[in-house]
Amino acid sequence: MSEAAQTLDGWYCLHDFRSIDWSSWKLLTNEERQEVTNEFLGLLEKWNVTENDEQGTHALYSIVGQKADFMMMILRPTMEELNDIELEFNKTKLAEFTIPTYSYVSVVELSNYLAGESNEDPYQNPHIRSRLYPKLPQAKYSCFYPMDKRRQGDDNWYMLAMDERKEMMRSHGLIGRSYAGKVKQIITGSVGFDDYEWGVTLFADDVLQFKKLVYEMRFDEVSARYGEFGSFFVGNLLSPTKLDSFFHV
Ligand code: 76R
Repeated sequence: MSEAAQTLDGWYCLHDFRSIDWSSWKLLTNEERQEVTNEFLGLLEKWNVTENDEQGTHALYSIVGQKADFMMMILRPTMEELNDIELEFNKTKLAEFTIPTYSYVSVVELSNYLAGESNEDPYQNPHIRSRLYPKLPQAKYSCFYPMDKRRQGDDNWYMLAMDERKEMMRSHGLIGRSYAGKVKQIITGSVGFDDYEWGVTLFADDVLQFKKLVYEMRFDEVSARYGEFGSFFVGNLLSPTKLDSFFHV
C-alpha cells in the first residue's frame, strides 16, 4: 500500500448555492422586500460578529450564469455550526424565495507533501493557523469547483509512491506560487463528506487570473494526468453595499 499523505485540518466549510425565484420575489411589495432583506442583513451581521471573534468566516458572491444566483461560503469550527447556519438561513423569509441549486461540504486542508521535517506542533504555528482558520478575503471575484484525483488504469494517483506524488506536488506548488499576490486559493478536503475529493476555492481581484492559473495547471502532470473536475462556479463579490441593488426589482 502506498503511504497516505498526512493532512492538517482546519475549519469546516459549506458552499451553499442558491437561485432566486424572481417571479415570486416581484410579487412582494417594496416594504415586504425590504423586511425580508433586513432580516437577511441581520443574519449577516451575526456572521460578522463571529468573524470578528475569529470563530469563523464567510463570503457572499453573486454567481454569473444559470447555475445559481448567489453563493454563501461559510467556515466554522464544527460541522454542527455549519448545520445550524444552514437551518437558520432556511428558516428566514428570504429562503422562501430561493431555490437550492448546489452545495458542497468540506474542511480546510493542508497536506504534508511539501512540508519540511519539524518537531513543532503545526497547529501552534501562526502561519499554518492563519491558513487552517483563515479570514476569507473580500476579493472582487471568486471561483469554486470540486475535483478528484484520477483512479483509472495506469493513471491511479493513489497507487503512486509518496516520492512520486511529492515531486508532482512540488511542480504544482511552483505554478501556484507564481500567482502569489494575484490568486489566493483555499483547498478543502471532502473525502467522506461530499461527492468529490476536494473543493478548490480561488479568490482574485482580476477575474482573468482564474483562467490563466487553471489553464497553466492543466499542462502540469498532476492536473493533466490525474485531475478530474466538477462544475465551475464564478462570481462577483456581493458586498453589503451591493446587496440592496442585488435584491432591488
Ligand atoms: O499548501 C501549499 O501551499 C503547499 C503547496 C500546495 C499543495 C500541497 C499547493 C499550492 N496546492 C496543494 C495541494 Mn493546490 N491547487 C489546486 C487547484 O485546476 C487544477 O488543475 C487544480 C485545482 C488549484 C488552482 C490550486 C492552486 N492543490 C492541492 C490539492 C490537494 C492534493 C492532494 O492532497 O493530493 C489539490 C486538489 C489542489 C488543487 N495550489 C497551490 C494552488 C496555488 C495557487 C498554490 C500556491 C499557493 C501558495 O504558495 O500561496
